[in-house]
Amino acid sequence: MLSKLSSVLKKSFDKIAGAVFLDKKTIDLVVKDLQRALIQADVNVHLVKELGDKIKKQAQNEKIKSIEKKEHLTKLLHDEILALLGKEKKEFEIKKSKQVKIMLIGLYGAGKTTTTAKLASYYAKRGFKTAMLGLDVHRPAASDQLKQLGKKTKIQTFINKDEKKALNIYKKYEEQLKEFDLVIIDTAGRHDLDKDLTKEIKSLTKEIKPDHKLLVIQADIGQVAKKQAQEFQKVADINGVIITRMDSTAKAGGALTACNETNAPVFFIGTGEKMNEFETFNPKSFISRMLGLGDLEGLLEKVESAVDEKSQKKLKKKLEKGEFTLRDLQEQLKSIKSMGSLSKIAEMIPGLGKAKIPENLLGTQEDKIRKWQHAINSMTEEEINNPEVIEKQTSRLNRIAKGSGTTTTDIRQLLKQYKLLKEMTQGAGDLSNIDPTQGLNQKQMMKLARKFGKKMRV
Ligand SMILES: Nc1nc2c(ncn2[C@@H]2O[C@H](COP(=O)(O)OP(=O)(O)OP(=O)(O)O)[C@@H](O)[C@H]2O)c(=O)[nH]1
Ligand SMILES: [Mg+2]
Repeated sequence: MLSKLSSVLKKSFDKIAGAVFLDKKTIDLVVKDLQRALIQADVNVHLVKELGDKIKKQAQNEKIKSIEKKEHLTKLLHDEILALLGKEKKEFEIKKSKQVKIMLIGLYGAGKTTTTAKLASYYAKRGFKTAMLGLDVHRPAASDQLKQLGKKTKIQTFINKDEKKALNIYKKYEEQLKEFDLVIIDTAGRHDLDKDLTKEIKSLTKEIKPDHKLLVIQADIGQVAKKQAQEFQKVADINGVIITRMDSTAKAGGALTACNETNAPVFFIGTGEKMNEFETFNPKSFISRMLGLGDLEGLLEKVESAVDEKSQKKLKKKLEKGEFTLRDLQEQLKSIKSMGSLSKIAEMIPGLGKAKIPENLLGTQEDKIRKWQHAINSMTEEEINNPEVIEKQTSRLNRIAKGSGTTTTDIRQLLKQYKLLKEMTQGAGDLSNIDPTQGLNQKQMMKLARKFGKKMRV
């Protein structure tokens, strides 16, 4: 996701933290690179210019002592990018106390049907009794598509292939739908927001009275998202946006920042075709991940839907305390399949940027993961709690390899990976606890600057 922008951002931080003197030339260079990357991500030129001007101005501010300047600029950069993405973002919340209906609307191919199932699955995993209702009567294959997705996600799906009036489908199932906590409604798309689409949305809204109308936009349209969100807000009174295909375009930054300029906040993002490639959009976490600082919140959210509540709480506590055992790694490995690929998870662990781990350790290595699980299963409690003993005694290494049908090399690799993860999770403690209302505090800022500075020296 936004890998180009992310790498330029990281480099900008590196340059500021690593510079001996923060002279005008250095600042100009950093700002230029950053501006170029933002424009490539399709962020509005005026916003990009404003950001550059602010950074340059601050850099020239003689009142700030040069020692503090690095920290100031690091924080400024962080906060300005955050402001572009949505500093004051509203949370999307639904309560279980009364039935909630969410209607997804949008243009052709925006990802409405896929997102209907992703959203339904997201809430079903969080304990909501969820149903999907297919009201796209214009595209012949639409109801089958939703039905298939319903099967895949095990979400009850209400469709009617033969009915040509969307409202009639709703009326047909109105009674049955009452027993659900949450109903996600898929609607038909159009080429543009024309009279027909406006009319259809209005008539459905009048009868169904959805609690939320969310506009689905594909990230590929970049900053045009602003105009689209504003138009839909005007005629359809949408209260938020879901941006899909964040994974498949360089323009995602444009779509995100453009929506931030409207009154329709981005609540969720789609990051792939699979059902679990979907997450709530939190600007704070998003920027953390882009900077390679990890995203504990996002990770925990993923873990939440993959493992049960109890073990999730336990893991959260452990990660916060910087504890991470082989047993935890095994738990992680178990749930990896339902969480997505290893590299995506690694991106979310503080400090565990792709840059520091060879690509071949990431990727989805089903085979290796399977071996590792067998190996951990063949270990004694002592070995799991204190893996150092394995390395010290070859006999243990041989026993585990034999017992689990793996090789000693596999086990050494597992231990190496575990150590790496443990180190990373310990290194990032207080950076993951950034208070969203306060931004970075002095200590975190210093840490950030040091972190990047340190990397420069290596
Ligand atoms: N890579 C990627 N593909 C996605 C994502 N969301 C949806 N898609 C794909 O985009 C295509 C269109 O998605 P649909 O859900 O059918 O879109 P729609 O808005 O319902 O389309 P219409 O009903 O024809 O208007 C499908 O091939 C999806 O698999 C995403 O987050 N990432
Ligand atoms: Mg559809």
